[in-house]
Amino acid sequence: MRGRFITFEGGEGTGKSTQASTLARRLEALAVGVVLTREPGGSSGAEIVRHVLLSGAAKPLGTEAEAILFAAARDDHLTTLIRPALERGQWVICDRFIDSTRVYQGDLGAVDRRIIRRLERVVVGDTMPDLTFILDLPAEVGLERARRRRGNNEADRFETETLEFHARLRDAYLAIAAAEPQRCVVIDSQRPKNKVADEIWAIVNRRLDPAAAPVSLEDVET
Ligand code: Z5A
Repeated sequence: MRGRFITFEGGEGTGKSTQASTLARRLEALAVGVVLTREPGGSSGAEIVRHVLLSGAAKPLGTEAEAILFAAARDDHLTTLIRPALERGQWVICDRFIDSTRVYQGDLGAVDRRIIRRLERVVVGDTMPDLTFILDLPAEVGLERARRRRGNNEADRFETETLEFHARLRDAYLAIAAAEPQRCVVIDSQRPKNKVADEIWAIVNRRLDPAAAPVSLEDVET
């Protein structure tokens, strides 16, 4: 039986990594086999492209070229990690996926929507997420959380964008959620971490029934 594919999306500092790893731990406690991963990156080829993108080295090439690089990284990630894991029956939890490209390169980067959708069709095909959590927060709150976590480290390519950019990101994510309610659920992530995690867990149980998933043999003690 194919595993399940869950993605976390949202603007900066909305708690995607925090919630993705909490969900992974809760699933593992039920002996569900889990692969926790992220984009850009998640596989060795894609991690190289991640460095090129987030360092800002590709910025002079323009947003269209960046969209193609994100797609190339995603292709490697899907081929070498995500699809094999799903075929083994594992649950894949991914911190950012296609909606990040739609929003950052499409809506905000002004890459033609048809190019974004064609890249998506070629690279992702039918490996679409079963469920996508869109973590929602006022842009200034998320940026402040991300800034505090970063400390004295340098901001990456997208963290240097303006507050207005980040507010538009939020609207673009909410528009995706409104257009695809079967796949996407908006989560108010201004609440404490455990409250957010409990709501996510309730939705995963209701929609995907992890208790019925095959037990992962790797996790069974001999
Ligand atoms: N990008 C793109 O343009 N196109 C694409 O197709 C893809 C990506 C896939 C990846 O950055 C960048 O690539 C991203 C979009 C672009 N833009 N940027 N920047 P990344 O992987 O380095 O980082 P990120 O995905 O942007 O992560 P993030 O937004 O910085 O953080 P987060 O994962 O959403 O949040 P967190 O790390 O879980 O939490 C941040 C801090 O807040 C941390 O100290 C937590 O302890 C704290 N936190 C979390 N939840 C709470 C609650 N509920 N209350 C209080 N504090 C909290």
